[in-house]
Amino acid sequence: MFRRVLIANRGEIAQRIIRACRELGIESVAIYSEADADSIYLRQADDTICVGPAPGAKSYLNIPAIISAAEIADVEAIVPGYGFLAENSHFAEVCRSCNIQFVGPDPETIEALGNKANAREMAIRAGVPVVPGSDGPVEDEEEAMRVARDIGFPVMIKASAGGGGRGMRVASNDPSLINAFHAARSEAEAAFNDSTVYLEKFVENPRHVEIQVLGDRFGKVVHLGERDCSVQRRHQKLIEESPSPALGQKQREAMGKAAVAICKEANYHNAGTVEFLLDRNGDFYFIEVNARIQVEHSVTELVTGIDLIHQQLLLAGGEPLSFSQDDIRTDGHAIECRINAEDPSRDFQPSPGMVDLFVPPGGPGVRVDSHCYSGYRIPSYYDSMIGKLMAHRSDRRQAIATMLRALDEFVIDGPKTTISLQRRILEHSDFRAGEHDTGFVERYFSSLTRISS
Ligand code: MV4
Repeated sequence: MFRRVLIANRGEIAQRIIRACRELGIESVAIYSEADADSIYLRQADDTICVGPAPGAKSYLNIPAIISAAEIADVEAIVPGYGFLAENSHFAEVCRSCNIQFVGPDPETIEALGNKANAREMAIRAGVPVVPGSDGPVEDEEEAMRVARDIGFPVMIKASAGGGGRGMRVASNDPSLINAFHAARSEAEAAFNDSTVYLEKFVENPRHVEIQVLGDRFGKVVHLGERDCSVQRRHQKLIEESPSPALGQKQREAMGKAAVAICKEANYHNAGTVEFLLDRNGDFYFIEVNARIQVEHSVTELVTGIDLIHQQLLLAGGEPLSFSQDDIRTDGHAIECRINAEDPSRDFQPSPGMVDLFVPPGGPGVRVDSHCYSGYRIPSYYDSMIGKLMAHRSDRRQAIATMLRALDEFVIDGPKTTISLQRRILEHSDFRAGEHDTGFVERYFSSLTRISS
């Protein structure tokens, strides 16, 4: 196993990785920007190195600075967490050429899956259901028209280099398709320097269900069940849970098998997530693979009892998976609320600044992963997540009750937060019935996303 690793991240996930390192007897080196010099995770790491000024591009995304820090700190591996450089195949390649183990999939796998049209083709090769659509990229508007007429409107035009909701357009007829095609292309060119797009049938108000996977270097891949992330707004997840209230046992097993098949096709190593859309009929379709650990990984940790950060480190160190699919059991129900320093009544405008008082909830069935403390100043340079609040109980009803109790208990004085909105969602009859889809937040809480009069 590694003796010493560098964590190329900040905040909650840096702290989460430091904890896992300590438990495995691995020394951790934390990096920080000038804006994060007062972060608590720096006290928990074995060593710290400043990698640059506040803007992410000059610090947490600064590859030369991070590689230099890794060389100076004499680490054997770099743990990227989520965001920043986590899915940057170039960074993974630089790590390899410097003889530093990147804790994630191989650069070739990150590259192959980062191209969504290519990932779709891999899914088809693996025999996994995809949304009806184009065979690979669509070159011009004539081809777009042919595909759209073949599969039927409405269709979605997606940037191959996109993902997570960026670079997507919906078209309902021929004229709007021409507009959407060119708009998607130029948006993709501007955002990703790659104008490649592909077409899919538009699935209206789907549920968003994803499968956690782990793969070792010996070709073994297992899945750890699903997370339902249908409670989101503009592609920002607000609440995640496992198991999904929308999935039956047969579908769950089929989705898990599909996720494993794609990962085998992609030669996937380490922790990853395979995203699916689930429609009203209960049919599911592959959409993309996230080649990293995700924010909501902890929901899966609670129901499976498997520490995913431990697994990432062990697998990157070349260990074989120590368990098989049949050894994985799930227990009870877990829900996570992402607590963001944002004002839901002001279009989720970030609310950084001083946290005067921070008193996290506790007690039975509660877990809080947060880097925040009383007197911490939330910098305005990074995402606005203050922490993750989780409830784990024997069933969904009890998990909701515990989450509501914990949200009430949570004291965060200073910034505006998403807590009040999350409480209202958990109290909503559609959510309680497990009948919500990805349109739920925008439909019922749109009044909260505008400046109230
Ligand atoms: C779709 C879709 C419907 N039809 N693809 C969003 C993020 C990215 N991972 C893919 N996403 C979607 N792809 C087809 N063919 C719906 C989504 C989607 C979504 C779309 C609009 C509003 C919220 C959404 C939440 C999850 C997924």
